[in-house]
Amino acid sequence: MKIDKVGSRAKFLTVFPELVEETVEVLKQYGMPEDAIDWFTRNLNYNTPSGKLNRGLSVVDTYGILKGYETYDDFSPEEYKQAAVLGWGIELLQAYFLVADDMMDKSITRRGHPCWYRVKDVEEIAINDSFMLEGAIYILLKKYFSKTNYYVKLMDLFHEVTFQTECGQLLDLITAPEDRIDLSKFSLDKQMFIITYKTAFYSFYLPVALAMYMCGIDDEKDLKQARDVLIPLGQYFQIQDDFLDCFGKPEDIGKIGTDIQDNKCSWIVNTALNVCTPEQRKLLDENYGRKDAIKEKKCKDLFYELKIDDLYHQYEDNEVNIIREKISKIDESRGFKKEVLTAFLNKIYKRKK
Ligand code: GPP
Ligand code: MG
Ligand code: MG
Ligand code: MG
Repeated sequence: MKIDKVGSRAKFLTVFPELVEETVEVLKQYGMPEDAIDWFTRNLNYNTPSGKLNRGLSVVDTYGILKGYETYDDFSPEEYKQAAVLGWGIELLQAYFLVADDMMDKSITRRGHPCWYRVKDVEEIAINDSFMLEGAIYILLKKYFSKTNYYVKLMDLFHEVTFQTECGQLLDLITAPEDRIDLSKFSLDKQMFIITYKTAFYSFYLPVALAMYMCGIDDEKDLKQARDVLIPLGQYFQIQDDFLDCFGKPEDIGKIGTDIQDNKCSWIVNTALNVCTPEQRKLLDENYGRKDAIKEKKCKDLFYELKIDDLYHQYEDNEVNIIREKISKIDESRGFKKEVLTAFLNKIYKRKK
């Protein structure tokens, strides 16, 4: 299937307002007052459609590839809508995670705008708003899939992946205590575990598995084949995110990096710890993880001095070769296709945002 990035995004976006209306309809049925309905509508619109939409679009694209479609015109309108609902389900899950993550990470901007909890009069209400974004997923799944024979599978997968992500987030947070900075607790193994759970399952395995269920491909052998490539792809994606947090430009990534001040067990600091001298280590011990822009700058300067960006590019070339090798070994005999995975890799390879 030919993937036309611009066209696919525009088409996918046209579905969203209908889904907002259908979700808000539930509140109307409850007899909720107008201001609550307006609040929920604003929450959905502010936090859901403003990102790259890669995860959501991947559901639609994967479905099209698995069906052997050439273009989006090959989808029946009902089929496109259903695949798009699953895609928007992931985007709602992502919105739920990000609204909460930005509070936990004390972030300033997201997708080029203030984080939701920093919008006037929102503040702690953002906690409840994040829960309601999650609730919207299940309103839509019920409406569009409760009559299918794979409804329970979809729900179970959303729940399982949500819990895995929460486990990853827990580890991300407790490995980064604000008051006890101890870099000897960090390692690349620990970092790998964190990113597998906090990012790879929901961002990479989930979109493909949802599309596979919708196509009726649910043999564990095929789900495992997909997972065995998608998890490394997701790990690579989060290592890119760690790289961009420090070396990316806020105007490209739409957010201001917080990992150094937040004492995060990121790929960057772990790689630096592996190559630094004892004096450089002392500098990191004294400056990493402090809520202080000057100390943050000292760490960043050291990362440049250690050429962590070059090491990252070496890691990237090597990892992408390993992933391509894994893709070449996929067995397509039961209907799963390599193209699903190469399409994913091409979307994120050398990304700058
Ligand atoms: C990305 O971490 C991970 C998530 C957004 C999952 C959050 C999970 C919850 C259960 C809330 P990150 O903090 O590096 O992302 P970003 O750099 O975009 O803030
Ligand atoms: Mg975080
Ligand atoms: Mg964050
Ligand atoms: Mg990050």
